Amino acid sequence: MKEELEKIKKEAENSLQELKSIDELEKWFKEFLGKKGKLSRILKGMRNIPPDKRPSVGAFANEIKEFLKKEYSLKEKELKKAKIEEELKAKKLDITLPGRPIGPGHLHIVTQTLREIYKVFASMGFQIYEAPDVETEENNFELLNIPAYHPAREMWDTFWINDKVLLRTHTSPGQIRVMREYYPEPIRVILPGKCYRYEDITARSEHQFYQVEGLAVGHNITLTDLKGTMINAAKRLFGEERKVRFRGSYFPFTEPSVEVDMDCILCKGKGCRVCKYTGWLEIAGAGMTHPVVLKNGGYDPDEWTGFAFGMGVERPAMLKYGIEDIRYFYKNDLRFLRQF
Ligand code: FA5
Repeated sequence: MKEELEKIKKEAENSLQELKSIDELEKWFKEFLGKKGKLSRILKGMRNIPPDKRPSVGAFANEIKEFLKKEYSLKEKELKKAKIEEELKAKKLDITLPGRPIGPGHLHIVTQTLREIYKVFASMGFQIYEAPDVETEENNFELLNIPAYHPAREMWDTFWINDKVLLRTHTSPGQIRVMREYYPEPIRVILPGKCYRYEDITARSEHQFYQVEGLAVGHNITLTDLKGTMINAAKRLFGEERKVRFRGSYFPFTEPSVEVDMDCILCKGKGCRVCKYTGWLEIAGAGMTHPVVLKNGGYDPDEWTGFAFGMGVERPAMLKYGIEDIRYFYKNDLRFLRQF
């Protein structure tokens, strides 16, 4: 039996040397060391040899088994190394090839739209004032004449940070900050920034979006000034031929309050899917600053008057560029962004 084992060892060693691939090596393993391999088959014959000889034959068989296993690992390493070297040779990098050029980027469509709005209002003497995204409940609601439990709070579903702090639901709280900082100067500012609402995301609504607030406070400011400002802005932003109308509305921080509409850019007022067949599109909420708000800002409402407006940024941009879904703005899909 020992002779037979020696023979298998020789045979295994010889064929191992011939192997050229990992696949062949696996076959080799099966043939000699596998459960049904040659070595196992011989060991099954152990029961036919006299018991006194079994231990030494067994030890010899194990020695061969261990030896072949070691040889197998060495060969495996060798073949793997050869394979890697072959692959490296085949996939050699040509580092002298010129790289692919990276084109220059451009401003995001929201930034472009904001800058157009800044330009239009700057030409009417408005300065930009930046207020924080994280606001107090007091500025966002209380001082804007929306006390706790007032049903108007329902108009703005809120992301609360704690009982007193929230993510601003609109840019209007900035009005309080400007007034408190500017008093007793007259004011003409726009306040651009992100707003946050705990709302479902749909084709028309995001839970984060931009608004541009406007605030003018002075001694003789009237609704006519608000109308003139809004009409001028709409024409400059959406085309000289635009018509603008004002509808009575309600906001707790303005009195009277209006919605500002312009005739639909797409159907030119005839009625289409975008304007829901009314011929008009809403562009801003606005009104004359409520006396309570003026007072909260430090301005005496008997001496001062003001107007305010708040317009969206993404929705007007959607109209202008024919974008059907607001969700495209913040998906960061370059195929969309590169179009503008
Ligand atoms: C306001 O937020 C008032 N603060 C506006 C205002 C300011 C009125 C000053 C009077 C004086 P409103 O909730 O309607 O109003 O929002 C104003 C604009 O923000 C909308 O016309 C719309 O363009 C935009 N907007 C509101 N919610 C969303 C939303 N979920 N996604 C995208 N844009 C939105």
